[in-house]
Amino acid sequence: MDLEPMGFEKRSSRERFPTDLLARLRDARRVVVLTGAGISAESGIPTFRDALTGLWAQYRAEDLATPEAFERNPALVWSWYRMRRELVVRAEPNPGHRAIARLESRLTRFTLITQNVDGLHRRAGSTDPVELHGSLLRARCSREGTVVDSWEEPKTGPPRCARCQAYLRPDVVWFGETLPEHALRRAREASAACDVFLSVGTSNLVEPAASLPWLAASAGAVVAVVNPSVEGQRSGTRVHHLLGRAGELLPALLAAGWPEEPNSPT
Ligand code: BJW
Repeated sequence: MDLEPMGFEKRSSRERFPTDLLARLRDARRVVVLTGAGISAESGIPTFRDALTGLWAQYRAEDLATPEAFERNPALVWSWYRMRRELVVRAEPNPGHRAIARLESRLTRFTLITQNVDGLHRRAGSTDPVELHGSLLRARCSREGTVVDSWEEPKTGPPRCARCQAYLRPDVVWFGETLPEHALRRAREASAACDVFLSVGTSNLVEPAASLPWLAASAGAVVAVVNPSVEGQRSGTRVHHLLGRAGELLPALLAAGWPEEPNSPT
């Protein structure tokens, strides 16, 4: 059953969502939530692929988010990430992030997998997110791989590694690079073992994260996609499309799933 964004206000919170999804969520032994840039859009952080506002509408991924780009022009790449880091540090988690943290506190087996590098899930109270694409808030030595979470910003160009003087680079995963092995293993194991998989705010285009919902569905999980757009999203009998913004739908989903719980402030 697809949910139309129109008419939400006229329905009670339980009627907004497919009853079998609510029942599965409440009774689930294991729940996985996968998030993408869309969950942070309501915190003022641009997504990548939204047509007008996405980062890739303004910049070319090949110029900024590849190891070749950093080799070619480390100062340009570093300054772009510095600008994004400054935006993220000023941003605040939104009701969508907080709803996911509350969901974690209601379930015994819960895994949050995020493609985001903004750290907002932790700031909202999620305890142990699997960060598939690294973090904007860390840097690592481009030669030795040593990770640091603080450094002196030079006036221009990237900072240098304190040990070997090579450039530090953002500790994120660029196109063509492999994902952190432990994080990817955790993500795949949790996806293959869950009863309910929520895919929130991702265009579901970038592998290997894009395969996780289908790994879950093929192992028997119910998948719910939370997104204002259905573009690029796969459908199937076990897939529910919840059309709308994460910051509105996720708190409503919690209220519908656990009506007896007090509605915490969002
Ligand atoms: C809302 C909303 C609201 C808006 N509420 N929703 C198999 C086939 C083909 C290619 C490949 C393949 N396997 C690997 C590849 C190559 C490549 C890839 O997938 N390419 C595809 C693009 C085709 N993958 C890789 O290179 C990965 N490495 C890898 O697999 O290594 C092994 C290997 C390499 C090469 C070949 C084969 C194997 C690495 C991927 C790294 C991705 N890195 C980035 C940048 C991170 C650092 C940074 O931040 O700069 O990660 S790219 C960018 O995309 C970022 C994101 O995490 C990622 C996903 O984007 P996301 O989150 O989905 O954002 P959007 O903008 O796309 O979507 C936002 C969504 O939100 C939209 O749907 C909106 O509607 C929605 N939305 N407002 C809810 N309020």
